[in-house]
Amino acid sequence: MDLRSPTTLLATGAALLLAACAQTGALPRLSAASGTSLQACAELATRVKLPQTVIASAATVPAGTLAVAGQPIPEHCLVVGRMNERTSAVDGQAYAIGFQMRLPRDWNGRFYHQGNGGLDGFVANALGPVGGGGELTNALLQGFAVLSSDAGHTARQLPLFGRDPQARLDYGYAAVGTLTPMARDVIKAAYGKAPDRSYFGGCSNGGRHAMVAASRYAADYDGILAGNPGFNLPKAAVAQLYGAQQFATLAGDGDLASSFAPDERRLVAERVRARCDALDGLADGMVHDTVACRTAFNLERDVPTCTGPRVGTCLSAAQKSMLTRIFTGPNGADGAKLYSSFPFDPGIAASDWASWKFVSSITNRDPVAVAYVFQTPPAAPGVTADPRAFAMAFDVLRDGPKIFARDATYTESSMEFMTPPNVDDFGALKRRGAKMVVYHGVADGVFSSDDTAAWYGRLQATHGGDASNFARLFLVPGMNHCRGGPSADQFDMLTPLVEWVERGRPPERVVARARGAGHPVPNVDLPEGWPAARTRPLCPYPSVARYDGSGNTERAESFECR
Ligand SMILES: [Ca+2]
Repeated sequence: MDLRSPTTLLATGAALLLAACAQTGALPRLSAASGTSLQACAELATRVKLPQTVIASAATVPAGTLAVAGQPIPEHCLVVGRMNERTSAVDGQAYAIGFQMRLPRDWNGRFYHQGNGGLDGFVANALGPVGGGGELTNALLQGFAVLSSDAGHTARQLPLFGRDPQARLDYGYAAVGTLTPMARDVIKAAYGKAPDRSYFGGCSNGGRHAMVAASRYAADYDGILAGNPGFNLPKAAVAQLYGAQQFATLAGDGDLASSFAPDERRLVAERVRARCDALDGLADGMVHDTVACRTAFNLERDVPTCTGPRVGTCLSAAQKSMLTRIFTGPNGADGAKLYSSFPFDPGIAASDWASWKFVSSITNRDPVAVAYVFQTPPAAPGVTADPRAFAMAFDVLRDGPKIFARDATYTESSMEFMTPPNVDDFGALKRRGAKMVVYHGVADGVFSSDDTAAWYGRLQATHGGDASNFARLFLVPGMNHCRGGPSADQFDMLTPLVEWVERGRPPERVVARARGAGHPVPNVDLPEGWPAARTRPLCPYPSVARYDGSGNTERAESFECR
């Protein structure tokens, strides 16, 4: 080794810096991004020559063509293309990874990879959601170059794409790995330099994408924003089928919602509030202290048991038993809990919760996802004709293990391709100075915030009892799946994440706003009487937003994260 060479000196300097960081326990700080202006748009269609990539079009989108909460999105460049065009040996169909990029004229030097929801299969507008419902801003408006993709299959190929092994892997993680270097090259061609900093964000399956990227592509992303993450998606989908079967014990072949009717859901929500609302210091309809509520509320004790017919002011013994099985969650073939418990939260009275529990679990959502994408081998075509029958016939002990199975054709199980490897660690991300912000609505009907809180506990344990120097979790009381519910669900988690990554200022609290009457995008789930201007702090778990005892009860400033 030549000690005089600049490369060696640099390497030695970096090693000394890393050693110093290790000594003090500090993590490396990533430098801030710097912006510039768009240099090319239409020319990108011919100028960008990348392997396995077709740029179908590149064109200027005038200001105001798109808007967010009435604010016009400024002029930007829309690049549309596809990668890895191929024909499947399994089903003979043509597959590709379709994508779009939206490149702002005034660029902030950052790349935002947008993860989309559900089973993917469509290229959502690359706007870059920043968290919660009724957004007033997005990453594109903030000057990020944003990428969105269909994760390797089209809407027409839903849900049978899961019978193609490569399409499974693309949906799980491989499309992200393929798209990332392409997006960096397009940005370089458009602005004259590659992005200084890269972010990955999304909610639901998009939150899963974000966490998978944080594990598999830790070197590529500096900031991870994972909302209501389905990081155990195959397990959650199986738990959905199990839940449908429990509801059917009372609903029979009828509407599953009849087993737990709207007035009964409101009754349980009201009893949860009676026990838990004031635990955070203020009876305001919001249960911030979800951990204390777990022991404070007891379904058996706190909800009256019907002595006669169900009239909406009681639950039958059979209903209580059914709900206990669902909120506890099923065990798997190994005798351990297959997925997770769910917390009782007032948000279970909201329509989104009901939609996941009573509709998605028996229609062309959870059953077909399990049948074609998550189980190995996949089911034969035909499940879409009667997904409810598939859900009812699914035996958790007999069929559940298929989400861990692989064979000669499907060489990775769905728990392998869908979930982040080393999910309790993320050490590679941490060591290079990248940061992760996770949020989760407590009244999510499909992905349990208990699962996410338990994961965060294990992450803390991996990192000596404290992971808050690189990963923070924010529970959102009352919020359903990514938005809605009796909650303050309007918040921007991306701006605090950038502050943390690039300026070393970790988010101590994030202010969320309720969308009451008079709000531009009102939330229909809010109880009457909630002002549009109600704000609450979202707090890094396990701290809880507690009322200070004297301030304005509608304002976040009157709450402390303790
Ligand atoms: Ca409260």
